[in-house]
Amino acid sequence: MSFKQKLEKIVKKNNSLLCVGLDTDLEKIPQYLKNYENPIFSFNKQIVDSTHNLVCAYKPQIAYYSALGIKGMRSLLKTIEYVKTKHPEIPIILDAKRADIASTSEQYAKEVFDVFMADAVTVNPYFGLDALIPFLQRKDKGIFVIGRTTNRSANDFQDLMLNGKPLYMHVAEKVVRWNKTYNNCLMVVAATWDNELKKIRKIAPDMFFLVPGIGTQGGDLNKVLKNGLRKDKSGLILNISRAIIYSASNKEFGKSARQKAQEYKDLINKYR
Ligand code: OMP
Repeated sequence: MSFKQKLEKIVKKNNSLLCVGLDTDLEKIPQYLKNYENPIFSFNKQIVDSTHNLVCAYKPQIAYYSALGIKGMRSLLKTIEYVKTKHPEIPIILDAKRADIASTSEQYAKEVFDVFMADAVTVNPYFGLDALIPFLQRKDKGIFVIGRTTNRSANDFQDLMLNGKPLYMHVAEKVVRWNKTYNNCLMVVAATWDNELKKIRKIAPDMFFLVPGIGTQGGDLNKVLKNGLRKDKSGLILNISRAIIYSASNKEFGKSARQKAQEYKDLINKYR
C-alpha cells in the first residue's frame, strides 16, 4: 500500500487530520520518567497509547533523538517499531529535512526508509530534482518537500521574486510537476502564513499538505482550514507537537495529551 493510500485510510478510520509531533525533549518530559531505563521511549509510548485513535500520523523530528547520540537514535527506532507493531495503520512521517547530491541522498533514503522504517520523510528542495530522486523512487513512501516554512525569517529567501513570482511558488509548481511523474510527492506548507497556503492550494487542489505551526507557533486554525482544505474537506495533515505532548508535566501527561488531541481533533472536524 502506498503512503497516500495508507494516509487516506487512517484519515477515514480515525476521522482525523491531526498529526501528533513527537518532538521529545529530555528537558521537557516529566521528571519521574528520568529514572526509567529509557525515558524518551517511555514518554513516547504513553503519548501513542493515549492518542492513537485520534490521529492520522505521528511525526518524530529526528533532531530531538540524534541530539542524544546513539541512545537517542535507539529511542527513535524503538518508538517507530512500537507504532508499527501496535498500530501499523498509522503512518510515521520522519521529519529529517534531508536531501544532498544524489549519491548522498541515496544514503539518506536508506537511513529514513530502511533503518528507521518511516512511511514518509521531509526533504529540502534547494538542491533540485536529482537530489530528490533517490527518495521519490521509493514508490510506496511519501516525500514531503518543504514549500513554505513557519518561521519568522521564512521570507528571507522564500519570498524573493523570480520571474514575477516568489521563490516558494516556484517550489510549489515544481512539486506539482514532480508529483505528476512520481505520484508520491507532497508538500510542507506553514500554518503561520495563510495567504501563502491559499495560493499554494490553488495550484495543488488535490495534494496532501503537511501543515506545522498550529499551537505553540500561533497559526490560526480557522484560517488554515478555510484556505487549506481540499474540496473534499480533507488534504491537510495538521501537525501539533509541543501544545499536545507537553500539556502537562506530571504523571497525568498521557491523559492530558489525549484531552488536548481530542480538543484539536474536534475543532478541526467542526470546520469540516
Ligand atoms: P510545534 O511548534 O511544537 O507544534 O512543532 C512544530 C514541528 O514542525 C517541529 O517539529 C518543527 O521542526 C516542524 N516544522 C515547523 O515547525 N516549521 C516548518 O516550517 C516545518 C516543519 C516541519 O517540516 O515539520
